[in-house]
Amino acid sequence: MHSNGTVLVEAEPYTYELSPSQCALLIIDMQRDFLEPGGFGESLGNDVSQLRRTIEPNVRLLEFWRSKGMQVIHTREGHRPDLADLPPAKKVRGKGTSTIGDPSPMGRILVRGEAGHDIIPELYPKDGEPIIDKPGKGAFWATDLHAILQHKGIKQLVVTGVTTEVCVNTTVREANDRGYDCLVPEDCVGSYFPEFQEMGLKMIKAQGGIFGWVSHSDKIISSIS
Ligand code: C5J
Repeated sequence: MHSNGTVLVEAEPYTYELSPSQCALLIIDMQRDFLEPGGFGESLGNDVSQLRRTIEPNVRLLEFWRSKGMQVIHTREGHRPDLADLPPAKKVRGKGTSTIGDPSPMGRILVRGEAGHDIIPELYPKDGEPIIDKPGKGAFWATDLHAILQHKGIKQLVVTGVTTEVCVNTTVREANDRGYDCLVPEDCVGSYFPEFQEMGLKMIKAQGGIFGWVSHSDKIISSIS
């Protein structure tokens, strides 16, 4: 550990200098609708096992973060029960037989308060861990995330969750534009599509870390330990 309290994490494209008191773990959309068999994701024909492999490393990282008293924030993608915040284009996109707001075995798809919208039990938020309900792919759009991070003095984000190329990537880009340094542990993010997993991570760390850094949860944990 440096005298200023930072630790060095081996990462790509180069070492990440992590300040534990200023670094939040931001877990994106680890929701039943995306991860559980029978959920919205699987109903679209996706292979949920590609996302489920991220659960165990996320649990380890989350427990470690909690054990160190570091800031944890969760997000959920979803909409008001009246769907007033659902853009019409998002409702019909994909031309699926079931779309957002429709009934499903886990309640209305991606609607706040429904079972499928909730976070999987393995990563369930604890009291004091803010949950950001977001209507979009990025966690900053139409939410109070930026204000919460500012009030807590957070300048760095370790971003995990699903999916790598959609909500994780969008959030990392939004965070980067707002001045946050983002570190993405590759084992803790997942995509239904292996090629998007690979490219989603490459996009973040390309060009000298154009949006952020990529590492592994083991490296983050051992550096802070
Ligand atoms: C998607 C997400 N893929 N959380 N949502 O629609 O990435």
